[in-house]
Amino acid sequence: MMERQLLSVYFILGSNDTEEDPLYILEQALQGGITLFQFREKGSDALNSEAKKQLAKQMKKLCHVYQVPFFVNDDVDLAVEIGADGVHVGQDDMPISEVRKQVPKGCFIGVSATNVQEAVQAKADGADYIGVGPIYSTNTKSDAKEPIGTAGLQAIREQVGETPIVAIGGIDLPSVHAVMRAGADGVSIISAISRATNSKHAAASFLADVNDFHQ
Ligand code: 3NM
Repeated sequence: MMERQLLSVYFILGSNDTEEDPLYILEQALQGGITLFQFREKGSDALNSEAKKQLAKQMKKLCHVYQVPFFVNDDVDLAVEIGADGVHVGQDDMPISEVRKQVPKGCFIGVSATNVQEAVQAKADGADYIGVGPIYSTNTKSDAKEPIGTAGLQAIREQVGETPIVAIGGIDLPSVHAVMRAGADGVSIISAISRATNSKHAAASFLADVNDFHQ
């Protein structure tokens, strides 16, 4: 398992999630206080092979300047090659047992779940944390499932005990407290930070709201 505080403000970004230089947006988010970063390169014009690797390496370096863990979405080979701190896989990706064999000891593994069954299975398989969603509707993920709401999140929390959970999907500042109350340890965000007028300010506001919940 991982320290649940690392999940507080879990920012995800790929080159298609912003009109700006992704490295600039990432640095703004880091300055604002994100607690974990995941590189998720998706879309028809997503970078691949060498360009993807180069961007990932630069992102990892930047994260480590700010002492923030760097995770890779789906691409286990890339995560291993560049020494990511963690890898996040979906239900349709490689099974956890297989991922575990490929990554070095100490590399965190996160798994997506949209219902109790998937979440309970992820826990049984030894996921370090579970990404639960989509909580609300989102335009960012084209193949997102039906939103499960905070009630769906709460049902999952009740079945997985202490397993760290980060909530994802359509989360904005006004929804942070509701999501935390339903049992999340933190919020995972793309557009509300990547497309904010001021990404640094947005990240800082999410952190303040999550910390405020714990007061
Ligand atoms: N995964 P935004 S929803 C990457 O439900 C991702 O598993 C989801 O982006 C899931 O914060 C989602 O802009 C998109 O809604 C999150």
